[in-house]
Amino acid sequence: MNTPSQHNNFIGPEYPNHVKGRSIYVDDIPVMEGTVYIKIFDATIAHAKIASIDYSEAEQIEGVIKIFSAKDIPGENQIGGIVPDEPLLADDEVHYCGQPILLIAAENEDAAEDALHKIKIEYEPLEIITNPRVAFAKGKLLSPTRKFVIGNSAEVFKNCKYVFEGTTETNGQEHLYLETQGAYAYPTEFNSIKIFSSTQGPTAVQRTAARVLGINMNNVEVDVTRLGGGFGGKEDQASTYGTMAALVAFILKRPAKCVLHRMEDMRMTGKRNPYSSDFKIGLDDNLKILAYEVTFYQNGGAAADLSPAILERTLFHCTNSYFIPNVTATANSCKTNLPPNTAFRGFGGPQGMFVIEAAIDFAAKKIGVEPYTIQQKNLLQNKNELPYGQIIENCEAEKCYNNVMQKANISQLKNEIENFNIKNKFKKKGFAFMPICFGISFTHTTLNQARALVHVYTDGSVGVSTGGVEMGQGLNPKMIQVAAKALGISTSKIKLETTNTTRVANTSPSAASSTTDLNGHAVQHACQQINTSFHSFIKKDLQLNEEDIIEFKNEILTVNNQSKNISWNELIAKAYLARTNLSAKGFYATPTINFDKTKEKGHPFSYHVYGTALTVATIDCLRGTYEIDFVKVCHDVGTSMNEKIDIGQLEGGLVQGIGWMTMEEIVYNEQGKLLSNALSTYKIPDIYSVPKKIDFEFLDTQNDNLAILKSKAVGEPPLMYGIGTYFAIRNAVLAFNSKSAITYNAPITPEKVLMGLYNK
Ligand code: MTE
Ligand code: LUZ
Ligand code: MOS
Repeated sequence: MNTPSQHNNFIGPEYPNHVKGRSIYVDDIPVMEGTVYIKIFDATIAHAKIASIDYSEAEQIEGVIKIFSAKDIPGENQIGGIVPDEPLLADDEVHYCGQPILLIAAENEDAAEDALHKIKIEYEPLEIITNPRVAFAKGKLLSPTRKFVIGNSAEVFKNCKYVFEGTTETNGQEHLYLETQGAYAYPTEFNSIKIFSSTQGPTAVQRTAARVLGINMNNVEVDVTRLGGGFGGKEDQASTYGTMAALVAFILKRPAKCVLHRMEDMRMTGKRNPYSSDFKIGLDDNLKILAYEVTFYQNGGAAADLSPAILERTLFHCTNSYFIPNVTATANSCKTNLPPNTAFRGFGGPQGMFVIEAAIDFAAKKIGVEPYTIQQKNLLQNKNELPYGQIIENCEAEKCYNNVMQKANISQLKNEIENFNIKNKFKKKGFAFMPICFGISFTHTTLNQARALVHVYTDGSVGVSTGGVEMGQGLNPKMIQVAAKALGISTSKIKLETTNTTRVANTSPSAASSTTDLNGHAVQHACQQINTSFHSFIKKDLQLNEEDIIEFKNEILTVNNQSKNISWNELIAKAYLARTNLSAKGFYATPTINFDKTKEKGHPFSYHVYGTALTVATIDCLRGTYEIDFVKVCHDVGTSMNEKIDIGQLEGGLVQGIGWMTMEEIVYNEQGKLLSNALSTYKIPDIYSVPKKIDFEFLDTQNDNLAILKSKAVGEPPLMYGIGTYFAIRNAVLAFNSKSAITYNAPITPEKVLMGLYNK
């Protein structure tokens, strides 16, 4: 009952509530008497000086309570996390369309909305830059350029049989979480504030609100029940809305609510960072990649946000799942007049991996071999050194790759596809393999710490609080499983509490696929301490020996593996009467990891996650449309503690990656205005566009690793399988028009397919 495998399909109490619409999100919190509604007045020009602003008429509208400008901020007008370069409310200049300038606080949303239209603003336009390469040429960087070097690529290129150069582009991606950004705050005693926030980073909201209000962090309490999705979009940017609600509540001494409408959310928030990149790849006679040079131009938007950290993860993943002995990788975070771009599942990793895959594909086509031949010859092996110095251990790259190759029967599949393409004039098929290798841990070593608080109540029921946030990834069920196993009780006895900064302080954001590992270990640590005090009470009470081994199996006490016919509930009640500590705080800091930024070397990841996807796609050569026949994956889960949740993450991640690579197209015009600003103009995959068949195989391994219960992180890695779909579709285009001048520019929308089919 308590082993992980027996809980393999445990989903916890949340999902039935989701389906029935009973789960509570920020906008579902019962409204408090006197609640103030907040609307944001935002910039309509991407770069300008604010020449004048007049909101006197707007303030006269019935129901409008107060309009807040930067001057009303009691503390610092600063929300930048890594770099202090972003005001909460624009002061004298605006740097992107959608930048907040004023907050309208009103008795109801309608009054606030009316007020928006009565505000008079005049701008003096400044130069608008939307292209990262243009920004780079003008020296506009958000953070210093970073460079990872191993070996000597320049020297080795001279000895390569083949050397190819090219350019790639990947576009951004809208998070499109179901629940938009939002927060609800109210003033509490002692000049304090409580914020209900839809955030992945409760402590980030707390820290930012304290800074802007000019109060201590202990005067700010942040509470998170769950998110209707985050995908990275609420790692940093939720702090903006949490702070806005806090500011209005703090000044007006009334509850205040700020929940964005979909179009506001799309217009105001940052997205996945687009990248423009140059590569140079060198191979020998045997198709071994000897040298690789890559330069990344990251489109950071108007403020640093998390872009410097994202840039770093791009460098960490620039060689994907391959061993390349000579690498020079350079990365620039470029400042443009777009909303500050931010974390998105994969966090720069996918952007880096796309470039090496394009380089391999390009080389394969020039040499006249299949890309998989090059991929397969260069897969990582144990003891290989990565460009950042970490040595590969417990490598599963080949196992996953070969598994998919064999199961798919590649030579037969290739024949079938070739025959299909010969027989069909206006339908073509293409395929591609996509291996992945993703590093688990925050690359900023400090963030790899977590805390948990566990209480056992006198009736034997258990409450668990962690610093992790449930956003749909299945954190809560997994935390319950960890506690149930550690204490030896049923999952039904355990309740997972909200994430609250007064119960668990100094939380790292729920991100980097590390939430479950970090907080799971903290829960384990707390449970171990409770076991220590509880078990020593039992030994005294039952006059057992110090060496006797106490365990609970199905909530029944066993001593040295012998059942004693006394229940957990009975013993907990007795332990309380005897004044035993039944609560504990757990702590975990990932061991062995380190990274030295001055040398750009170290061992930043607790482990890597591997896998390979094979994608087959069919295009319609008259329409440019496509279908994905199937995606077949072998994925390294370690030893899955919850197969249902892991499958959910794998399928969701894959489809989100396919969306990024194919149909999701963010379009800004040259004036920095978002054109794809609604669900009518921004399309994400639906039931009709997902692959007709998805087949996941777990590479179950028993290797010792630092994952919780050996169940490896699964949140972000599967997104990168979607890159395979890009190449499968592109290969189908080339099957129709082998002379196509189609570039390595993602997403590969039907429009781009059509142009690729008929260009020369
Ligand atoms: N799954 C759902 N349903 N909703 C989400 O918002 N976020 C992803 C991933 N899976 C997300 C999700 C991202 S960006 C991360 S980093 C991980 O979940 C975070 O959870 P973990 O650290 O527990 O894997
Ligand atoms: N966030 C972060 C992340 O701050 N550091 C990371 O390394 C990271 N990686 C993935 C996603 N979010
Ligand atoms: Mo995920 S991009 O680490 O929130």
